Amino acid sequence: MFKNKLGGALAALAAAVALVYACGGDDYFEEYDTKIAAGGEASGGETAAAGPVINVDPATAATVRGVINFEGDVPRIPPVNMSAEPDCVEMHGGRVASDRVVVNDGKLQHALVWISKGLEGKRFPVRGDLVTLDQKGCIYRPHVVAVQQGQAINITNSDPTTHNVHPLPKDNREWNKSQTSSAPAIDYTFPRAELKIPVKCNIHPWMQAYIHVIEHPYFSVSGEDGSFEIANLPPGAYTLQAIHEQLGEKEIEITVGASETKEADFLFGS
Ligand SMILES: [Cu+2]
Repeated sequence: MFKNKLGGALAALAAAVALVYACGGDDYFEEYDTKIAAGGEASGGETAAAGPVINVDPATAATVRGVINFEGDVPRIPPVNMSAEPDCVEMHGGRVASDRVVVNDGKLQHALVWISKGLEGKRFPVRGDLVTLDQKGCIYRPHVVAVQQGQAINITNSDPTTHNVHPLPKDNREWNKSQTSSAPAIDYTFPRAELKIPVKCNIHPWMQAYIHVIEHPYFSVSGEDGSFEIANLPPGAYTLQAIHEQLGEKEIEITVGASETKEADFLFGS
């Protein structure tokens, strides 16, 4: 009886400690993220595939590249209104165009292109390129970034003002962090694959970016000229998907042979 009571008291104490710990900030969340990455708390999001890491033979690797075209009327989006924050207005010479739909000479920027089907269950090395999301002129730059699951995003503040970085994922953990102009970069790795994670700033409501976290390394974001390129791809049959958060999704079926380079252009429009 005494033992049972003691056991119950210990369990209650452990629960209380766990609760305090759960509310306790970064350490808890880091542990939680690590658990998710290992597949321990998966519930809906994509976790890293199991099995051996596939190192693609450069001698047979294929490439898919192309351009995102846009035809029709470009949606009219009002310029960014920064009047609530004179410090931000001062950083610009005048009107600040919205970056939600950017079309240059009929080419669409900021579209994610990725292999959406054909690589299921396959595991690849994590990309080593530096992916930076900067805050400059009270705008997120670039407007869209993509990283591989397990690859860090380097979030920097180039402004003389403070920002509050606030991603709003559905399958990963939501967090927000203030970053002063002199603060070091925030390196953050989303443990689960998830498309279209909006990022806002709690101080400047007009600031918006999107982060795509992809379970494999085969993705690209279209540049100012609408171009994209996905290299080092194992030969095979794939679905190539383009996603723009305002304009929707398009798909192209492709088959690439050993060492082949294939062109695949997308067309968006109104
Ligand atoms: Cu801000």
